[in-house]
Amino acid sequence: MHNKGPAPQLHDGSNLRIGIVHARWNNTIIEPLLAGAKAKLKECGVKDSNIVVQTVPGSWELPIAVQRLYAASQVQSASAGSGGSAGDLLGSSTTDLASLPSASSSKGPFDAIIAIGVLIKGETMHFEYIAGSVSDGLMRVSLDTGVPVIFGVLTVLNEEQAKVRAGLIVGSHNHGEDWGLAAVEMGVKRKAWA
Ligand code: DLZ
Repeated sequence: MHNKGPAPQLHDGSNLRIGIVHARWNNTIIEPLLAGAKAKLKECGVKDSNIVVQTVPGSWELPIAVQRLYAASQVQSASAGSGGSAGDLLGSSTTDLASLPSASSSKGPFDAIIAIGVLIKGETMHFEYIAGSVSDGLMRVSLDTGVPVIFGVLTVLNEEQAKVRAGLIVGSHNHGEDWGLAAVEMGVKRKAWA
């Protein structure tokens, strides 16, 4: 069973730098979504060293983290050669960043950033508030900064729905893959629009 989205398009991501910020709430759903997004980035040619992964506690924190990650990448780009990475500036502790030797760490502003979170209504008293605020916040960051922010936030009624969207049920589709493809397409288009 596949979603009703557009047919997948593969764009050339070999010159792109992509950030991913994901929440740690509902990690069993987040993990396959993250893996799906990264798999498609790589399939499009995005280099490992050009994929920077950050984590935040929950979806609520996604907008500020995406905003700061992008700002840090711009600062770094302005002072290229001075060392450090956007992840350092945000205080990253993800293994992805830790495993990047600084000499091969990419520099420059991100071409797109994927925000990944899973909000399950049954578990969240303020589901509507969080979902609405996070959506608005991510859109605001995207329009304010001009960097495409890919909306990888699942807002579902229960864990079963989340599993279906993460490709964890036989025959279901992993939406993380769509987010990876969308990031590359929008990153390429952003460069063309610059
Ligand atoms: C508090 C909370 C709850 C109840 N549920 C979720 C959830 O389903 N998904 C998610 O990403 N985060 C949840 N959180 C955490 C909030 O997003 C946030 O991290 C905390 O309220 C701290 O600001």
